[in-house]
Amino acid sequence: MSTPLGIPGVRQTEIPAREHVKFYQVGSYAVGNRLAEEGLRSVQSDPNRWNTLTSGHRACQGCGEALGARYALDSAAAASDGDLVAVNATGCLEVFSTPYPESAWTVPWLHSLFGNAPAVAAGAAAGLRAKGKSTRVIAQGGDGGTVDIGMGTLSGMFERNDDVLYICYDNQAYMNTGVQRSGATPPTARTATTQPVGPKPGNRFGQGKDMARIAMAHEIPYVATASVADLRDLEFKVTKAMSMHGARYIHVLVPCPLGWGSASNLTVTLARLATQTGLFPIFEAEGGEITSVMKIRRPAPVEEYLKPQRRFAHLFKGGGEPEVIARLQAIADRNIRRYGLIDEDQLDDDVLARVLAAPEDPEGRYEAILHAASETKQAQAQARTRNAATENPSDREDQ
Ligand SMILES: Cc1ncc(C[n+]2csc(CCOP(=O)(O)OP(=O)(O)O)c2C)c(N)n1
Ligand code: SF4
Repeated sequence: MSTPLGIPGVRQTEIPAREHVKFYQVGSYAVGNRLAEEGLRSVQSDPNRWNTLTSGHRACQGCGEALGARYALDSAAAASDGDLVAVNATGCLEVFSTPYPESAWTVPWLHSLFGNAPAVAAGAAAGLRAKGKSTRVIAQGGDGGTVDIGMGTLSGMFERNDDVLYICYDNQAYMNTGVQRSGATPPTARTATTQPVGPKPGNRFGQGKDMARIAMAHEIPYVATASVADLRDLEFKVTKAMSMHGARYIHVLVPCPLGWGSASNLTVTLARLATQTGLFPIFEAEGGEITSVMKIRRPAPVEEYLKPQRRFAHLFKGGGEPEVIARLQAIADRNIRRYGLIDEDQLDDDVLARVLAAPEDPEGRYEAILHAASETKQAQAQARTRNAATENPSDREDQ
């Protein structure tokens, strides 16, 4: 369907299923903010906007990944005037958007394997460049595809500084295959593979990967985190990333009602609480240095974020697990301190004291390493004693 608006300067394209959108909501920073100055208006407020991910896909109600992907790719399409190709790792986004032989995408789109989207995208970018084309390349995937199985190819893409914008939609587990734990699953969360049983229920403390910081360590041109709670911020960051070349990485928090056990109308609220607690810091970094952080406007205790999610229900059963919750709060407090998420003079004295006192190792990583090391040392000492006893039978205790 074409949209011959006949307005000078307004793009006309032949994108299928592209609709002229009628907005009813004006005057707020919601989608249809046509009262703001033109330069400040959201990508979505353009009545002739790019509907890169159209209706008809099969995401669950309230799916954060569908929302994030749509805003991200619409912004990327707007920034490149639609001259882009998206490579998609296997995962929910790929499955719900492309049930063969249909596709909900209106931009050129390739499905890669679960673990090689960065390599496929790097190859596409190199091929396009060799052909003298200026088509931009995006790669995208879930947290499993990104921080676990695809991490090697992603690190290679970063190291070579390939001209690709990689977007990770982090719903904190392998949702597509039935909610298994990933390297981005938070401590204590229940998944199909981290059941809330035993003395330490749910996912363990001290494991997992902070992919945005790993990306920063590669000193690539641009790294940012974002969430579906602030879609204007997401649009801004994708647009900015598209204005740059080289390897770029955006990590977007996208709540998943099915995997998180949350109401579908709480997706944006939970994404906001993840940020307002400090559990999911939002920042930008260029060349490995932090260049901006989104300050917390209303600090919230972690319980407020955890309680509406069934994956954390075991933390509140019976008398609750105050020590475990305090440990999660310490992770949030460390982020607040590490990224300067709240100005000190804005913090109540008791909260400031708590933030400043947050341990450097709230997840117990180093503690666990030391414990493992001492166990190894013990085992080695025992083995040495056994070997010595075998070599000198006269030393054996039973003689
Ligand atoms: C090599 C390989 N192993 C396992 C799978 C099965 N598989 C497909 S998608 C997926 C999980 C995807 O999780 P994630 O990347 O977090 O995306 P989400 O579905 O959560 O959006 C798995 C395990 C596969 N396709 N290929
Ligand atoms: S399982 Fe989660 S990520 Fe997948 S479509 Fe449903 S809400 Fe979206």
